[in-house]
Amino acid sequence: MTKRVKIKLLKERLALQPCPIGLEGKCCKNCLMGPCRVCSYKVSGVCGADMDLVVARNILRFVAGGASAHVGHAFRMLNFLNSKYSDNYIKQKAPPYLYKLWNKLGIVPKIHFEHFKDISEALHASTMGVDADYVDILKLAMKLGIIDGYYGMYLATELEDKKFGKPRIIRGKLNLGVIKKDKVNIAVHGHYPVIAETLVAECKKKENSDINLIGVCCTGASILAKHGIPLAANFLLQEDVISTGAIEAMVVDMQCIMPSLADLCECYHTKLITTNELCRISNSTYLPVDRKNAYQIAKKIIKIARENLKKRKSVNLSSEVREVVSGFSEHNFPYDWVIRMMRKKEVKGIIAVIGCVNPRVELDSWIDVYKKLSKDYIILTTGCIAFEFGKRGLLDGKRFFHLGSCVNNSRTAEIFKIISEKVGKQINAMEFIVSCPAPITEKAVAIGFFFAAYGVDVHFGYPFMLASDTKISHFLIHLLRDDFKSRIYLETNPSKIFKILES
Ligand code: BF8
Repeated sequence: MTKRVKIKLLKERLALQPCPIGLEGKCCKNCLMGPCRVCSYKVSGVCGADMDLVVARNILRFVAGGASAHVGHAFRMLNFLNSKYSDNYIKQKAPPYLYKLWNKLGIVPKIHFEHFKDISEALHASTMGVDADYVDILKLAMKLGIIDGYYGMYLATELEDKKFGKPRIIRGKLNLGVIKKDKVNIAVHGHYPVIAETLVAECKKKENSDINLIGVCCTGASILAKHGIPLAANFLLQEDVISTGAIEAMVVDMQCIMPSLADLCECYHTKLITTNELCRISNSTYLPVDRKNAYQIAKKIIKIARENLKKRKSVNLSSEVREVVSGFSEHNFPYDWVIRMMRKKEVKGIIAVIGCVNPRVELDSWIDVYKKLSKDYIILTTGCIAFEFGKRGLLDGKRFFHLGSCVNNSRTAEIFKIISEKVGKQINAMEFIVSCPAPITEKAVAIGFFFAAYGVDVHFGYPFMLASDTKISHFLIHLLRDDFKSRIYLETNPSKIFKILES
């Protein structure tokens, strides 16, 4: 396959239209009598599962996928640090009234590492012929949301802060223009930032001043927030990073790494280096990183990249660079100022704009809406959508606060908790909203379920399973209100979001 054909293929992939039945979660693939397309209440699957059950099971499996990714991330950090978490971890972190509620509902894991069993039991419950009560299945999804929050995001963030330091408010650079022609460019991409952090430390050494380390996706957002390392791209632009022809090594850890990178790297001189045992890619160099060898591997990567520079041919560099303010966290957030503004009614509340940048969603109009909303609300942001704010010059540290990667949404939760404690209210009584306009991954959905359990309204902007004309959307909007005082809702029209915020 020639270079041109390969690149054309990559650009054309989006023309594949999503299956509308699968998108709404009405396709049941959980046994071999199917797949069954259960598109209305008039039909059921071969086993008799109706539409509500099929959609609920699919939602649960989606949340389980997301929770397993965040929990897997935190588990690797625990192993890397040879550390343990407390048996009372959730009790120590959660607001006491919430812990009491979750306990009453029986949705808090209690035994050490029980959360792994809970993820596996969610798959068990949703396999053919087990749990046939869609409400019960959705409660399991709420439980996995809590697991995602504490044993995934909280633990990963806390352990990374412990090992690599807390973020500090910092000016940094963002967009493809951070790739430099006169340097050896090494991109670090993924979510588990151990090798990225080791490379940051190595690249500070004088002898490595020829190296330009740049970040991609959440690993990139994390090292931007902690060290001001330039962030070249989010998920959508990861292929464009390689297409510059100026990347000597693309070092990936895990999650949100397009399998297409291997093909693309073959079209250029870029060495694709995988570093995690769970994220292997054919036609890449595998250098597994562990507690003992991280520095050796980082040195090796620098050597490989330097040697590879000789093979670089023509480059197609972008000049687009934005200055951004990053590094906000629960430790340095301007609480008093925000609370004062709230009391004076100059700020109505806080919107956390989180998650991915689904190429099927038209983002500009969403960004315009958040821009307008920022007159009345403080905007916290993480993950790939934060990059979009940065690209448009909005990450100013005044109305828009960049909190880092997706697991750093634990910082969002902590900021919500601290503000509500300071004003003496419960989280659900505050004007806090989580908005995820363009979700892609299971992780984004799991985060939504965490915040709903936390008592925060969660908005999604892409019509997936939650959009179905089933009782599920009723559950997510109305029944969540009874127990959690929150709702999960869908609104795909950016201009309608204002009305919803007022409702
Ligand atoms: O965890 S925002 S596409 S990069 S999943 Fe992935 Fe979505 Fe980007 Fe980070 Ni989060």
